[in-house]
Amino acid sequence: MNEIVSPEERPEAVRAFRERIESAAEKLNQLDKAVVVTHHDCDGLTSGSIITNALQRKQIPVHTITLKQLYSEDVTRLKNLQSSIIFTDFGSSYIEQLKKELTQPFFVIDHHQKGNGEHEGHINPMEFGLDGGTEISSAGIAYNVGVALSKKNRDFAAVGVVGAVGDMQDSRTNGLIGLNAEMVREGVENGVLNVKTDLRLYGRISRPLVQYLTFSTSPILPDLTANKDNCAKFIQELGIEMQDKNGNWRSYEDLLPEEKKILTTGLIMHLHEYNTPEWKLNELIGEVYTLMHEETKSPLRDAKEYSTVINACGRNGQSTIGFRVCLGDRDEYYSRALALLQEHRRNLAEGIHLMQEEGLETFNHFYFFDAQTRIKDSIVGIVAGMLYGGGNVKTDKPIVAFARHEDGSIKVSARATSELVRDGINLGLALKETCVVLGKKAAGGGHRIAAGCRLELGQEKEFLEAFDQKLGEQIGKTTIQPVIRTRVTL
Ligand SMILES: [Mn+2]
Repeated sequence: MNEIVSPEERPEAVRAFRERIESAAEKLNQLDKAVVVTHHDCDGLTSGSIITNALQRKQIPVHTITLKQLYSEDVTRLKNLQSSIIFTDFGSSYIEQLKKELTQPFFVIDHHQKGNGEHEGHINPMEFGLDGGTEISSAGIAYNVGVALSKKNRDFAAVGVVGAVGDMQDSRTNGLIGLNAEMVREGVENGVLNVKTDLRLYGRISRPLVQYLTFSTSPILPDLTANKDNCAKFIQELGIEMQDKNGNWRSYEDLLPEEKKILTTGLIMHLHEYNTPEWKLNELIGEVYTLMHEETKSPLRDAKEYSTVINACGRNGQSTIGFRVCLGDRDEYYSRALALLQEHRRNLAEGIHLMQEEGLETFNHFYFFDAQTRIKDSIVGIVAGMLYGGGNVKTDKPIVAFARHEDGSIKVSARATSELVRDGINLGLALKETCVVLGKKAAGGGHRIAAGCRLELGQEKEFLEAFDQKLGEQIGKTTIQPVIRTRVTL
């Protein structure tokens, strides 16, 4: 895996990337109207909203379309639009097709693995030797395009950081690095962001203390995660009041500085007692980002919580709601987004329960679960990832899960851990190569640690075997082993 190199060490790469951004911004500035076509996840909706907002501020009429995924057929459909098109958070793998089929100008803002074909309006850090997995995601690219359009757009850094965090760009380093860090710096300078090193558990602003500990998955807190009573006892024993004098539940951010210190030390001691490895302990502390213009008690005030709200919308087929929230709605769409967040949490809990009940199948180089229609295609990847968090599944192999798309085709989601990536696993590449083996009916790709693709019904067996082979090759096991499917109970 590439070592993390800061952009300061590669000034030419950053300069070339910025030049591409500047020239694209110049062209965007000339448009008389535009359509933004964006991916429906957090990084997609935030980047799409930044571009939409930036164009609107230039008085350029803009219409936005959100898609679960960009398929070849979509490209063909889009060519009938009478507008220039800006793709956000996907498109890099379709550059050749877009060039062939579209007659109107188009732009692609994407950070996934490189595609084939050269195009002036293609803005992807990977093309310039920057890491699209850690240094900058679509939201960060959109932010930089926005700023290139007008310096007044620096306030977009807040939503930009939500996209980066939503894309887990900070997960390996416990904080944003590279061009993401530069965006944070500009956001702080412009008063829209605050950054500090603190406990990084999810929900520091909007969750009551007990829930804050109970739902912690990164890291898992032994004997505390998923055990509400133990969490309450733990907090009490530290001498921290769970309610304020008016009887309201206190969140982590409501604690006094001394109390925060007591809780943090208490958690570190607790993890030590359970022989938690050092790298897991490190997950506990890191950078947290506060959006200064959001209400003090709102989940939108914390970048990670904000990203969960947006993901909940997209994954429930309600990406417009998330998109409106990113654009600034704090009224009707915002309350609908909060309701979806609740539903999303319920669906996740049910999905995890199902996988734990049924167990996984073991292949040579991955664990496998076929959810069919029982887990939504949009959350099956998260559920698979959370299984690692729950400590139920050994972290020695990636997890692959199947679910069904609405049209009956199969959604493949693969998840790995950072250790597996360190050992040479690259899920995005393995999926892409497997899709080549299967012929062009299946398109796939993604990141080293998380990737997905679509299969036609009937391709399952061929896929599983070919994927097993590709993963084996990545870790140096090139001899073809017969696939032995055994079930592991969790
Ligand atoms: Mn993304």
